[in-house]
Amino acid sequence: MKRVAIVGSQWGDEGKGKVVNYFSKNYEWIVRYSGGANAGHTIYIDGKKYVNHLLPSITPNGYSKGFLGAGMVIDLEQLINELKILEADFPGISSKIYIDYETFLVLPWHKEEDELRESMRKNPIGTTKKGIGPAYTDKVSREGIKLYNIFDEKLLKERLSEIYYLKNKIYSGKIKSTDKDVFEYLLKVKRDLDKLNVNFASAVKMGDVFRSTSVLFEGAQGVLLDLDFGTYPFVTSGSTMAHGVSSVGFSTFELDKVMGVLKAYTTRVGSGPFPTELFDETGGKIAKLGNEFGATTGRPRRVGWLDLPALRYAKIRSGLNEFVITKADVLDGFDEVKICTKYDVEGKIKEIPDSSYDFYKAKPIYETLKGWKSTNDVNFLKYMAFIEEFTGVKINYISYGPKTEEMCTKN
Ligand code: 2SA
Ligand code: MG
Repeated sequence: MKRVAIVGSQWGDEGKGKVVNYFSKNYEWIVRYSGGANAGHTIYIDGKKYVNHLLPSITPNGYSKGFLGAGMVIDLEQLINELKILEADFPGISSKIYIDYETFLVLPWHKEEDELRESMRKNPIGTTKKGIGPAYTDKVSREGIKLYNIFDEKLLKERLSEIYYLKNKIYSGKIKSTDKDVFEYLLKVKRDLDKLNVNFASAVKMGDVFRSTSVLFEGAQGVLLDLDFGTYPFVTSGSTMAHGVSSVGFSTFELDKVMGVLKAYTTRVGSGPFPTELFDETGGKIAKLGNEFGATTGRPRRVGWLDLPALRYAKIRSGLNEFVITKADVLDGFDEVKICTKYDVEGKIKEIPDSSYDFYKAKPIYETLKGWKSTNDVNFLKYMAFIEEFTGVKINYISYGPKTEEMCTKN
């Protein structure tokens, strides 16, 4: 397989980082194409844990290189911190990282705006407060700063002053970072980046490079958090689906497959509808066994049973061709497990939601299956067969622990 996208099939935190890292050894390029430092992709290298928020989940001592594509919003200070951590263990790693000139930057005022907007919302979204929404908002309202702007100080100053003028008016003087602060900040991060030897690149030129070799596209968050098709407004502001690869100049037709990472149960962090959410002891037990805390914010994640209508919706929305199941080992030892097969949406029984609005009204209808002692157990095979039959998507890989090597093919 030369071009594969790996996306989250639920509300994020399915274990994409680990899965991407597992496959990364077979690819020359690992490309992040959406989201920003809201993502938390955890990988283990030689037994040591690394949590990347912006960096693609490459194997630092492997041959693959990482690309940060224009669909992302990048907090350069955070990127530098991540690179410094990796540089300590893998000197020279920064020279394997490329950033698209067209990428929009998350600036200090975006984080302030994220905080402010959340505090003013009647129903807070539960964002990661990493400035993601405001950075994408500025992109759309044409008040963003792109990476290439930092190479032209005169123009940068002018742009920042114009943007600050607007922000100051819109937020009635509540934004503390001034255009001058942001300008100084950007000069500093540019100096730090230069020291680290990161590459700045153009996807225009990279198009031919990518097309002549193997590329793994690393999605962020999950289909149900997609700006367009997730549980709006409780979504992130980027594209969490495979079609996001267009920001790197690819069409989904050019992908050999789209792999959906699927957690054996469901989690969600932040607000918004979650039909199979558990509020009982069982939920608490799964959360504890699965160590379900946000990799970026440390917030406890909400936990529930596997939701097949949601998975079907994700499959259709993002064109998933194959599943990798993760964290099934967390359910080892449960006598029985529940699995939601249908929704009751205001008296109508649905196997798949008609639109993201149905998630708000859905009451889950469950079937109960026998639990398993370990992921080698026949009951786990039955659980997987059930998922495959209902979704029409084959599960080809099983991840049975957090370490990269704890993964096997299903058959
Ligand atoms: P934002 O910050 O504007 O993108 O938040 C909007 C919603 O998107 C959710 N979101 C996430 N959900 C799961 N995992 C994410 N990454 C971190 C992790 C989250 C963390 O790996 O655990 O540490 O809290 C992620 N990023 C954004 C978010 O919760 C909002 O519901
Ligand atoms: Mg995560």
